[in-house]
Amino acid sequence: MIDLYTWTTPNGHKVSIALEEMGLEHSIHPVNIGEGEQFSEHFQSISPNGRIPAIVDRDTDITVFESGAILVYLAEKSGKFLPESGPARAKVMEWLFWQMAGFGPMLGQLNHFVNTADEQVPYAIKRYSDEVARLYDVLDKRLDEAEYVGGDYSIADMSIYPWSAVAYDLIKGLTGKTLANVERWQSAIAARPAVQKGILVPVL
Ligand SMILES: N[C@@H](CCC(=O)N[C@@H](CS)C(=O)NCC(=O)O)C(=O)O
Repeated sequence: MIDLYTWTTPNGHKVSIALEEMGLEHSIHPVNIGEGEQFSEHFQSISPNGRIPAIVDRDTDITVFESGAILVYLAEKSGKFLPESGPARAKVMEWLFWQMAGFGPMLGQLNHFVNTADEQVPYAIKRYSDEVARLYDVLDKRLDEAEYVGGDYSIADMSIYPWSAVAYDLIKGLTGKTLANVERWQSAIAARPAVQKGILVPVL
């Protein structure tokens, strides 16, 4: 049994989708980050960085924070969506880390400067929209040569999709560009029953 501490955001959805895809028994614990619940002593004993998502595996008493580490942990526990070794595993890992180090953080900053910053900062908006547009182009190019980023559907797709889907219209509006391979990949993932369920978590 996995306890998932999460909220209604792309980083949380990576893990709620993975739990559904892997068929792992789990229970959801909403952490309202708008109300500051991520700063509670209890949550920070599980997630010392004070960010969702985090899990507690009640079968082993292992706690894991950081969505990438959680996805690898769950893939290894279930034996699904991450090849055990060799080039196929390396391919999934490189796209998983690409999301963790680039795509997610840059989209987070762009979203902040476009939608929530107290003041409009044109330099920041240009800097992050240029970088996000570049990253979407990298993704589109990869999806021109492969059906899913790692080849087969994997935890790498589960990590990229929630951010990609949520920001695609914003970046399309800013660049005026349509990315056919990204759209094809997003539609295929959106059609998966586990994704349709996981993306609605937590139900409030
Ligand atoms: N690198 C982290 C990022 C997690 C993250 O930024 N979570 C956000 C929600 S999407 C959060 O908990 N924010 C709370 C805050 O900023 O105080 C991961 O991939 O798990």
